[in-house]
Amino acid sequence: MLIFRQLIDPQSSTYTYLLADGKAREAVLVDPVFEQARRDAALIAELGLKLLATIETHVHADHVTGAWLMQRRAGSRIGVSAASGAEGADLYFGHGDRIAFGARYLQVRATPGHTRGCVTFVLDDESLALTGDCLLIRGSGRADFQQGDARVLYRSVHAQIFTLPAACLLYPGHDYRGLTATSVAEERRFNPRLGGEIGEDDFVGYMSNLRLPHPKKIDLAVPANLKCGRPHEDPALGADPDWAPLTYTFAGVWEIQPQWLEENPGAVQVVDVREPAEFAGPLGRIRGAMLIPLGELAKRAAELERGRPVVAVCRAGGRSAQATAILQQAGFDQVANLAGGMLRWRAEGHAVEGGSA
Ligand SMILES: N[C@@H](CCC(=O)N[C@@H](CS)C(=O)NCC(=O)O)C(=O)O
Ligand SMILES: [Fe+2]
Repeated sequence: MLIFRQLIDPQSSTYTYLLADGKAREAVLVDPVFEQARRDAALIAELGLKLLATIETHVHADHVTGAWLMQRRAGSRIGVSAASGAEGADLYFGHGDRIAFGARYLQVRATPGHTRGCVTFVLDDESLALTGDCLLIRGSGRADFQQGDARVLYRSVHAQIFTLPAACLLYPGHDYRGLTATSVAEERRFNPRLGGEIGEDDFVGYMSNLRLPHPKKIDLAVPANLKCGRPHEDPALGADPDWAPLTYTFAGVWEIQPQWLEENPGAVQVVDVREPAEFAGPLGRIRGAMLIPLGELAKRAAELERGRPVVAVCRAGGRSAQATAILQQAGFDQVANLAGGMLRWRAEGHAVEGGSA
């Protein structure tokens, strides 16, 4: 079974793709974005996958890759094409190479033109391909910087992408209109720059008159990506909170485990956001917890101490996740959700005040 996820970085309209073998649980991540490393790592952990490598379709001009950060977080190898000119990678691939994960693999096809080192990754059974910025949905990558060349781009698309099976799904590196996927048949027919009877000279004419401004971040992104996203100065691990061993979820919430809270009772203030009847009910409550029902939290947040971390708790961990968002909006920056709420707290046998045995 193949696990396949398309993830977006809304700021740069970049797509990141997670592919994994559902049986072996081994994964690769294509074109990760620096700012999304924490999100991507959370998804990989929740799906129970081991990230073997991050791999790049090219040296990006509009965002910094998350390759180096993922290597630090997940121990993944960094893969780039040998023709990319990037330094600091663990794996340099070229045309025809296979990048394996479990029993599956991606085949590398050199598709230069947008940049000299661009590649397309084709899944083993040719059911899908990740085209990077070579072929976009009803568009193409530009060819006016990073040794781009419209003629070379045209030939790459026709020789390496349009020759794939008609039903092969194509997933691009970007889409600026929110489109997500296309197919070889569709682009052969309807791509306004490259499809139908459009020839190489037609394409070159089109591309020389694109008149696009350079990407806003190009002067920062290209040098950083030529070093696989390694910053000048190593940041404190993605600036993750360090007041407790917290887990970041793909849902976007910082969680704390019941065991740690039981062992460190004085380190935090606990806010219980259930209703008063639940607080006094059979599940009991955590010793010292302050009751502020979720509906009152926004206006009563000032009752909590500013300088001390806050752990929010409810019955099952759902309402308290929303409580962490409310507290963050109220300016609290050390906030976590008690994973599983009182139900898990009780199930693990931690101490309660009140409640029934
Ligand atoms: N406005 C974007 C520029 C985006 C851009 O130039 N994207 C490149 C890919 S790195 C491209 O090939 N765009 C093709 C197009 O927009 O038609 C930014 O500032 O980042
Ligand atoms: Fe690009």
